[in-house]
This record gives sequence, structure tokens and C-alpha cells, in this order.
Amino acid sequence: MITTATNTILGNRKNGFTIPTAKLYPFQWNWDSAFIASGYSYFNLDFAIQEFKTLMKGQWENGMIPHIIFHSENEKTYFPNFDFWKSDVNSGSPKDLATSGISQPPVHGFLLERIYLQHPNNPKLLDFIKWIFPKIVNSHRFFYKYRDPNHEGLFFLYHPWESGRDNSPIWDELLENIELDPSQIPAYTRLDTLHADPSERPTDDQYDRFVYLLELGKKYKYDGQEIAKESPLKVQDSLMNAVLIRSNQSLIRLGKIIGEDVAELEEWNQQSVKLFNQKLWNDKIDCFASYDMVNEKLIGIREIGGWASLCAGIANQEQAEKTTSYLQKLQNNNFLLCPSFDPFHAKFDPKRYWRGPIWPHMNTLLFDGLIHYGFNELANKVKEDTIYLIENKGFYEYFEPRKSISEKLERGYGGNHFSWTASSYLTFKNI
Ligand code: 2M8
Repeated sequence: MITTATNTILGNRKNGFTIPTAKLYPFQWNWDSAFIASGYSYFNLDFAIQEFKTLMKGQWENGMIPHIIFHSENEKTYFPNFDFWKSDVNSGSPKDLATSGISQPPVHGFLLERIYLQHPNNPKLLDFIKWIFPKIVNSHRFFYKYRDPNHEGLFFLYHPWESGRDNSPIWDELLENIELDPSQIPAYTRLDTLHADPSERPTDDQYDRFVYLLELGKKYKYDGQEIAKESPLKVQDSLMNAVLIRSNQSLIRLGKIIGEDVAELEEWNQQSVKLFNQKLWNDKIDCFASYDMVNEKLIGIREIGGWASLCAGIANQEQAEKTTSYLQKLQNNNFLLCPSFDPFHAKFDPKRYWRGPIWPHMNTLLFDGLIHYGFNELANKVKEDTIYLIENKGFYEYFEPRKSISEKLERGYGGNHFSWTASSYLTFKNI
């Protein structure tokens, strides 16, 4: 199975970068690549380094690492493609490379440290860390400078694709409140439903709203400060901010090792940790949640982003216990761990993308958080369930969380031969 995992990743490797899976996602994706690099580090450190280096070719002058890097203009199986994003409306986008105009969860510092911890004395890796360190710091600066209008230390997203949890019910209310004016949405054709079962993908109505927000970004040349003034969706996402904090902490440790000044990172981090705890803990549901800046309220929904926020180590022990007792309840009710959305909520949809299924890379983050707080048994359950699913259903994008149903299925959901699923498998087999 280890060989199948490495072959799955290698099978998706192109010229110095690795796609999530053929046809459905034929380009380089931001946070996928960081997880993929972490997977490579178990069998080919050079490829891990190369993956990050190629990703950084897409970085904008303002520091943003775009969520997609279109290394080729000949792949026609994905929408929205490079010609739809038109990244060149922003003069700071790369001159010779088309990208998208939004970002994704900043897991790079965190996963770079994970790689470092496996190869602590490798001179080539240390040289690489020196090279990439200022670039990752700059990507954090982007969030603090352009996505934090009130200087709170928490940044906002305006497009659900930035969160990586595209069609999670967290966004429903805000998306539904958008008054869609058909004249503001250019004609387009979805291609994802040709490569994956439509019942496992977002709906057409959600896609219209995703495209509307993309157009809003384009209208303001993807400048976050301007977008903030008009966007009907502005959310301080729990997972994205937790991951930024976790990566700040990793960069502070790595920076000290390579002799970099980390004062700015420490300052950002202190402020972010304080506000994360003050603002994003929702005691009505006893877990971290995302904050809706448009309606000025916490979103009262339990989902994997809030649970996996434990990986930042910001929660106190009591908060961690409250979070994990809910996960324990899911296990006691015959759910495999960990569903991406609360199975006891009316909007739970166990097959549809980020509205219920299990995502292996999210389980690596959750595992990390559970171990941090000493919930070793539950952490091992998350690990065992992930390994069970992958070994029995294949290297799919996501998986059925209801145990009784899962037992009857031969495959997972979404795309097959999926890179970060294979990478997560290698992570779990090595920790
Ligand atoms: C999914 O998102 C893309 C848009 O970015 C899509 O549906 O077209 C998400 O699962 C996201 O988290 C992931 O990075 C991407 C590629 O695997 O696919």
C-alpha cells in the first residue's frame, strides 16, 4: 500500500509540481502542494523541495500565494481556467505565469516544519528553508496587510474557495443572501461534474454564487482592501486563522534555527492568538467557529474547521475537552472519524463534498491537535479510520463517514488517485 501511495503521488507529478488528480484538478493547487510536499518528504526530499519551489513561482508581489497556479494553458478540463480568472488585472501578479486571484489556508510554514523535523540535519533542506523563509513570511504579511481591515490579527476571506472547504454549510446563509443579478455573471460551463459524480459535488446554484464572488474580486483587481468594502461575504474563518497561527509558530522556531529575525512574526502571532481565543470560541456549541463580519456574529455551526483548529494549540484544556467530547459522541454513534460537518445538523450530507464526508488531510491536522492536548486514544482512532478507509476504498478525495454505509461501499467519493490522500496515508504510516 505504501508503494501504491508513492506511485499515486508520482503519477500526478508533472514538470516540477504535482496536480491533485488528473482532469478534475489538472493544475497546481496551493495547500494541496504543501501537503503533497510533506508526503514526498517520506521518500524523496528533492521532490518535496521542488514542489514548494514551483508553487512559489506563482507568488504575487503583495505576498499572496494564489490558490491555483496554471503552469499550462493547454489543460482544458477545469473551470474556472486561467482565462476566466485573468490574474493580469493585478499588476503584481507574475508576468509569465497565470494564476487564480485568491488564496488558500496558509499551511506552508507548518508543513515545512513537519518536513524539517524528519530531516533536521540535512544541509540542502536548511539552505532551502533559508530561501523560502522570507517568501512564506511575506505570504503571512499579505493576510495581515490586505485582509485585516480593523487590524485585529484575524484575517477575512471573501470566497469560500479560499477556505478550502468550498461548499461547507458555513457559507450557506451568506451565499443565499447574495442577490444574484444574472447580468453580473458571465456565461460559463461547469466541467467538474463531467469528472466526478454530480451528487458528490456542489450544486449549480452554489457555483453561480462562487462565480459572482470571483467576478467581484476581478472587478477590484483582487485587492482585498477594496473588496472588503463591497463583499456580501466576509468571514474570519476558524481553520484559516488557526493554520496561520500554527504556521507563525513553526516559522518562529525555524527562523531561530536559521538565524532570521522573528520579531515581526512574534508580534503578529501574539495578537492573533489573543483575538482568536476572544472572538472565535463559540460557547453555544462548545467549539471554535468562524465569524461572519457582514452580520457581525459567530456562525453557530460545528464542522471540521473548528475541530481541526485544535492544531494551533490556542485552546485551553477545558475548550479542548469540550471539543473532543463531541468527537467522542460521533464515534459512539457509529461515525468514522472525522466527518467534515456535524452529522447531527439538518444540513449534514454524507456524500456531498465538504458537507459531511471525511477528508484525510484534515484528519492529519485534527490528529496533530488531539495529540497536542493528550487525547491520544481519540487521535489514534482518527488515524486508524483514515488508514482503514484508504486501504479498503482506495486513494479517493473524500469518504463516507457513516460506518454502517461505509462497510457496504467499495470506493470513496469524488476524484480517485488523489495526491493529498496518498500523502496523508504516508503521514499516518510514519507518525
Ligand atoms: C477543491 O476546490 C476546488 C477549488 O479550489 C474545486 O472544487 O474546484 C477543494 O477541496 C480544495 O480544498 C482543494 O484544494 C481543491 C483541489 O484539491 O479542490
